[in-house]
Amino acid sequence: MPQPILVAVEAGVQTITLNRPERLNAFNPEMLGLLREALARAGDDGAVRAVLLTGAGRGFCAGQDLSERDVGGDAAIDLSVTIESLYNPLLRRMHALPKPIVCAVNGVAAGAGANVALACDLVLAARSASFIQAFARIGLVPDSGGTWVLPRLVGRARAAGLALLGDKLAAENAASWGLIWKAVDDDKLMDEAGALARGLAAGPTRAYGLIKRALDAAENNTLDAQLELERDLQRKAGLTEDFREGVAAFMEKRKPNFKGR
Ligand code: LHQ
Repeated sequence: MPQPILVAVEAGVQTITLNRPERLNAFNPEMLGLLREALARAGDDGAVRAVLLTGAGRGFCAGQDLSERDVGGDAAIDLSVTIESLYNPLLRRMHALPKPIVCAVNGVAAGAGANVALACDLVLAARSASFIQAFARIGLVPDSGGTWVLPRLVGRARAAGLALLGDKLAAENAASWGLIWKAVDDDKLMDEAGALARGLAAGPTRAYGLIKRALDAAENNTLDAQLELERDLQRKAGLTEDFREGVAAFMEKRKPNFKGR
């Protein structure tokens, strides 16, 4: 049986490839569990300083595998069990990971697949890729953080359009709307995403983790609370070796050699 996700570590980057191409990498429970475990290892392993998430084949991820027993079928099913046990822990782990996650969206990202992509810190998409909030098409509500992230990224009006209509949003539009970092030519996607991830893996990892925390907290904080948080996080950043190296390198007019400490 082929592995539903592939994991490789090189040059400080843990690359995770969703690998069920015959189903456009739709998620099943095993795959979600393995993805969560891979992210846990990325968090624990000091040699990993950035994660790159992508999909095998022509799609990125078509969301939940709708042919799975615990989702499809005739009987009424309590989907909250799947959400609580599989998706929410994954999304929480992605946000809590104190290392940057780059997403290379190589093709269609639908349903939970779209929202897992949007939970990454820097999202690049191939020009031929698209994002679909497919949920309402099958009578569901966007999950995997979709209703949280969409209005924050693109505003209520566009979030409502995406969620209610479930239309395909092309990568270029996603970029111009501010939903993702950028759209790139299909044949450049993996080179660009790889270079970005390797660059981050050579960066001040601790500061990156603190930046993620600050941006997440900003979603709900008052200005006062955020100023206090910035003070506390800057204290932590200022105590890192990488900060001392960054300043030394600036003064000596050379490239910094960050160690992630
Ligand atoms: C699929 C899927 C798929 C199985 C393509 N499942 N096979 C959370 C928790 C609990 C419950 C439910 O949901 C959730 C969260 C969610 O993610 S809900 C949203 C689930 N996803 C969708 O509704 C998207 C369904 N897929 C599509 O709309 C299309 O496949 C898209 C627009 C993604 C791509 O369209 P095409 O490029 O035309 O490809 P295709 O439809 O021909 O798909 C290729 C194959 O992949 C095909 O199999 P086949 O054997 O006919 O070649 C599809 O059946 C299969 N596939 N998505 N989610």
